[in-house]
Amino acid sequence: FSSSVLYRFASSHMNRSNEIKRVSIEGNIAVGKSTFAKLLQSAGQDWEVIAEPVSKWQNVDQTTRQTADGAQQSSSNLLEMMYHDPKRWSYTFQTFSCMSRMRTHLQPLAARLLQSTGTPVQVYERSVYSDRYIFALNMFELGCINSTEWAVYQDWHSFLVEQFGHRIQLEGIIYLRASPQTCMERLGRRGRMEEEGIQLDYLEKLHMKHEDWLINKSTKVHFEHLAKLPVLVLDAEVEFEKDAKVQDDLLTKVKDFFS
Ligand code: DGT
Repeated sequence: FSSSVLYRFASSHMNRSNEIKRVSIEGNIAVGKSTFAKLLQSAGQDWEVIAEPVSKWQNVDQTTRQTADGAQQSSSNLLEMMYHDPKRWSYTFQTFSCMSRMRTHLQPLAARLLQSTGTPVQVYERSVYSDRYIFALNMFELGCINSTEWAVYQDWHSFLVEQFGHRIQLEGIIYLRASPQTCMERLGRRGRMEEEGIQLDYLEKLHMKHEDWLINKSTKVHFEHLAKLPVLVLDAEVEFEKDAKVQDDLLTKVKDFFS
């Protein structure tokens, strides 16, 4: 590349990056965030969905080890380790999940959106905020993260979020809201191996954390801008995966909200 081409690319990229709208989809485990995110992606040319990096947590170091029968098995499934022994692994899990979420928030805009005429929107499945105010807080309250770990987590979390500031600033939050019972049923249907031991009680706790943060506004948040973020609450109790009419209604609400 000549330097002028590079300069033009970099400046157009920076311009677009400055005007990106960032939105996170929040909601309980198995509520349907990924399905909804795909729906958004297909509905708007200017929308880019960045998936939650679950597969990274399932295979942290990418190495393989040999089992007794000679088969290759991937090692370091941190998601499984966390569910299997939450006291030992929750803090480690939250450091890794938060770092991977931070990376998704900082991801440059997809090339196809650089030339788009509208304002590009990046959509994340969850955020560094749900990492802290839903999961890490819940694990602390359950005694799976001790008070020292919680203090350390909050300290680096605040520091990172403040340092990256406007580069990860959200425009708003979409809250997919469904009862813990419905989420439990969807979780059973998808049958993710690591989640086999999840009880309704755990989903109820996570549900209350979402309600406190996004509806009751009773969660004490450290970041001023976060308390003021607009929240679009969508009813995810209805099965929207295969119902075109329900999908249309939901998409209209999203478009109205962010226009
Ligand atoms: P979806 O598309 O609504 O069905 O969402 P899922 O269930 O694919 O994605 P999600 O975000 O609920 O998380 C995938 C798994 O990882 C699930 O078992 C919950 C767990 N998980 C996600 N984030 C955290 C976290 O920050 N801490 C802990 N302890 N677990 C987490």
